[in-house]
Amino acid sequence: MRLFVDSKFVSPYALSAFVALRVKGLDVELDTIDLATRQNLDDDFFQTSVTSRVPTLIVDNFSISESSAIAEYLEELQPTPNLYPQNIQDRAKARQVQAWQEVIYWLCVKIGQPKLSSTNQYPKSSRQLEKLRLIN
Ligand SMILES: N[C@@H](CCC(=O)N[C@@H](CS)C(=O)NCC(=O)O)C(=O)O
Repeated sequence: MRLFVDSKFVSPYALSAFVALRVKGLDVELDTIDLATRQNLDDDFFQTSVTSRVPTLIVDNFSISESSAIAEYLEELQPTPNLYPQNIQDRAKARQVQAWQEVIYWLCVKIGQPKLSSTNQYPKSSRQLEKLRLIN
């Protein structure tokens, strides 16, 4: 198995795919893509990943992108240990966090750099992050 991640190791999506592989105890080789130089748009990776984004997982001749699709694929490929909770409602909540992570990521970027966000967005973002703390 090969997992394409960003060369600076900052992508939360790539990290979540890496964690899923570690939880499953699967051997993986990491390949890095330099997003700063748009290496993800080079022909090789463009042909490999339908989204041209990291993370992308390669298993033999099979390639899958999108962190949640990778996690669900790994869960079905090797069911134990579980990645997702057994309880149906807990599992729905876990998928909710996964789907929301894109928003959370950008909220964190905005809060980390408040000048990028307008003043009326900032309090709303903080309140949403408060909600995130309640999820645990
Ligand atoms: N929804 C995707 C998001 C993946 C994503 O946005 N990856 C970024 C790095 S954090 C990327 O590869 N960006 C390159 C681009 O969009 O050109 C997932 O969950 O995997």
